[in-house]
Amino acid sequence: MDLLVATRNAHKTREIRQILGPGFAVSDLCSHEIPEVHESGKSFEENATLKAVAISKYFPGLVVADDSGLEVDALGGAPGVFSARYAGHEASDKQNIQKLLGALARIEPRAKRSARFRCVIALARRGELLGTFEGIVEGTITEQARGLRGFGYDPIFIPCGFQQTFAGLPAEVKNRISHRAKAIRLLAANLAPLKTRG
Ligand code: ITT
Repeated sequence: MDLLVATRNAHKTREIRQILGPGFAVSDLCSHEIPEVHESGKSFEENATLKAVAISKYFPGLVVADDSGLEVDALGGAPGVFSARYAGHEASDKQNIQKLLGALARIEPRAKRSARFRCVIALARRGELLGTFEGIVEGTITEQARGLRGFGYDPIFIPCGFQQTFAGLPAEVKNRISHRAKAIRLLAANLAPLKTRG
């Protein structure tokens, strides 16, 4: 089954490909000249919907968009929908992580470090939204970055029930328990009927 992922984030595409497995031919926007979609929504669901619906007007077939990010309780849910640009529009993962650890350290030395990754996947076809699917993984924020795998905030997030950060755990483990894995599994369950309807 062909699926276009409305993203320019190659890390997301790689994870979605691994989570879906060999039954899906997954491509993304990295090789397409398509105008940027302005992520003006206040929630992951709004932004995922904006991306999926806008991009599905340019391509035939099924389009999915992933909007995701980290919510830190002691920061009132920040960086949330601003996760990619927390330290500025061109910020690197390292700069975003530094800003977040700095903000947590300033609150109080023993601030509550609970957090969650949230992912909403929106599915659209020919400009029409077909559904949204959400996945959440709870965890805690470390004091320092640990591990070299993954992307984004992976080096500072330890999922509940584990000792290592997402950047320290093997990709197969992250892709089994992550926010994205949960959302994609819900999506996959809803794709089967569409496959037969074409
Ligand atoms: P697209 O909009 O092109 O899909 P993006 O990276 O800008 O790419 P988002 O607006 O959804 O995507 O921002 C997601 C950010 O949240 C991402 O850049 C990371 O900083 C963070 N994030 C999301 N999922 C993550 C994960 O699995 N591990 C680490 N960080 C993650």
